[in-house]
Amino acid sequence: MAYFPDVTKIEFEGPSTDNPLAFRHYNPDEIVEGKSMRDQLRFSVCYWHTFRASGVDPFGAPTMQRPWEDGTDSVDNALRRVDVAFEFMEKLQAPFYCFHDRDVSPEGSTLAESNSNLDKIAAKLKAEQERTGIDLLWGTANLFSNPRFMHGAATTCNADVFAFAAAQVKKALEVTHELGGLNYVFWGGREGYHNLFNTDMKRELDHMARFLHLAKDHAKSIGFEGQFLLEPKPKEPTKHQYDFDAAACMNFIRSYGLEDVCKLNVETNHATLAGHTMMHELQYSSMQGALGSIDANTGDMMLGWDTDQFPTDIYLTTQCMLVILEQGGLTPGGVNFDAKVRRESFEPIDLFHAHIGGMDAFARGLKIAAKIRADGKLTDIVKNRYRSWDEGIGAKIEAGEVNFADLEAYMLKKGEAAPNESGRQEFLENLINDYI
Ligand code: XLS
Ligand code: NI
Ligand code: NI
Repeated sequence: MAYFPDVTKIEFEGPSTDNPLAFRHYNPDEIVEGKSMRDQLRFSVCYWHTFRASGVDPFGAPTMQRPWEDGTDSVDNALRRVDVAFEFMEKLQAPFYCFHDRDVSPEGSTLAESNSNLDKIAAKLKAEQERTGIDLLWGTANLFSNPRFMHGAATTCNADVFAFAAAQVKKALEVTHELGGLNYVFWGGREGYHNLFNTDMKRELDHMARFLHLAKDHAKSIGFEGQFLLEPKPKEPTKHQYDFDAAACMNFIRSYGLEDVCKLNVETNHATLAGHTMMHELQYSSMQGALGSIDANTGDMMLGWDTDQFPTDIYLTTQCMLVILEQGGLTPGGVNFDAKVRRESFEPIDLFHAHIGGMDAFARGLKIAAKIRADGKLTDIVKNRYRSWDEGIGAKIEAGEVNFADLEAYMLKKGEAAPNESGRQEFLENLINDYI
């Protein structure tokens, strides 16, 4: 049975096609910087937005037309959804997908029942992965939707809730492992606080670290070698999320001895909520050796919350791909569309338009970034800007060969610093536009 009967496999047809159900730029086998676009971009479809979003918002009821849904939260409905998901991903030529435990399978009335539901769905996910060759980029656990997590999961004031969350992550790790998942993500759903008058911040952060160490120990005991990824986000749902941005995450990781275990999954809309550009967050993570994967979406500057829209801005995707190419790719991570169609885009076909657009936008970003890099002008200009550090006093400072007294003596003799040069920002902005 086909759930998208009007759609055949989405193929590359090139920029001149007028077929909305074709790629204009994403050509999976085309080689860019020595690798196929498929391997450079490692696209992933996210289960929660694409197959579970109902279109509900704080002001209105669900809007999505999903003819395959029977309106129940049953295992049967969840099993049918697996067919829908794999038909969609196969037609889209997406090599990867991601899920939370509770997206793919219904929560039962006890933990045991939830686990057994998840086992039934996981068996089908595994069969579909084998049938299609689509792999699991990452798994994760939903530790924020159920009311028990109202005060947080690893950072809750209620030790029983911590235990519940631990049990849930134990199971999610096991299922991720069973499905050959390449990474495991921790987005700190409600790990944060609203008011310090009722919060022991130090104790909560210690607990979060304890939780991750326990997760690491369990991953080791079951032989799961996937990469752990923390996902920074500054706010929503809490006012102060502990994983505010890449820098806050790195500080946490280092403070608690998790540097061998955790890298980051960086999301565009979370970067902008933190007052950063995505490129800043990527560059910061990458220079720390911690850029593991990305959640590719975009926010809306006019709205200011986590709207999780599909990325269509070529400037943004170019910036992303500049950093990603510079670090030699994202493997074992990928480009996961943590994005949802608007509630007004309620037809199943809108899911295809959205993903095709995101994939084409990243394909263009990849090609433009590769062109910028091949040309080398940008790199040369930056290198030249710092040339005073390559020899003389700069080289000595970098090598740790001089102290303050030496620097004073150097300047007393010289009298004045060498004149500054223009930063050429506008020239460089124009240069980037030339490649686009
Ligand atoms: C929410 C997060 C979430 C994570 C997975 O804002 O982006 O979707 O990616 O838990
Ligand atoms: Ni995300
Ligand atoms: Ni998000």
